[in-house]
Amino acid sequence: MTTVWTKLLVLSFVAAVVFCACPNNWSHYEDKCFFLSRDNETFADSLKLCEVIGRQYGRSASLATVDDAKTQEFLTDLMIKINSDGMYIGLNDLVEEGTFHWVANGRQATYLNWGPGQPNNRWGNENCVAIRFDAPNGFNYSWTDDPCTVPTTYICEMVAANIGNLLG
Ligand SMILES: [Ca+2]
Repeated sequence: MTTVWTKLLVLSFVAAVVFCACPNNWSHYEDKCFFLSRDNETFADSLKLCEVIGRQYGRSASLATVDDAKTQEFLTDLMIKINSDGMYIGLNDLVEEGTFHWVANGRQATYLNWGPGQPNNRWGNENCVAIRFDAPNGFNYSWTDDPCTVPTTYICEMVAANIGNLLG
């Protein structure tokens, strides 16, 4: 009997873990959890805050990597739900003009979703990338390089919890 109850306990624990791969207010997609901020921050502060928030869950969080159309679509849907017209993602060309890297993994971007005329490095001062909705100017949740110092809402990502993580 005891064994049965132990098994049941373990099973319900596992079930709870499976259904709580992401904390409240985070959205689960594939192997990641995404969080759309309510506050506006510079790019640097956005990245810092993602890291700080991630530590609250004992995980490593960063600004979001958007490296395929499906992820872009998922984030677009989230932005539509909260009526957002702009969010920093983890892409920048701070080190070498025109070469864009993701902050979370250091990789150069391969999937790109630039809006019209972007990236244009306007005034020679735009090195941080945001997803933008601005229909009159042709931005349909497409990307723009912006000045890194302009406070904007932002999207964090962190790895979703799984059973392997917890048992391993
Ligand atoms: Ca731009």
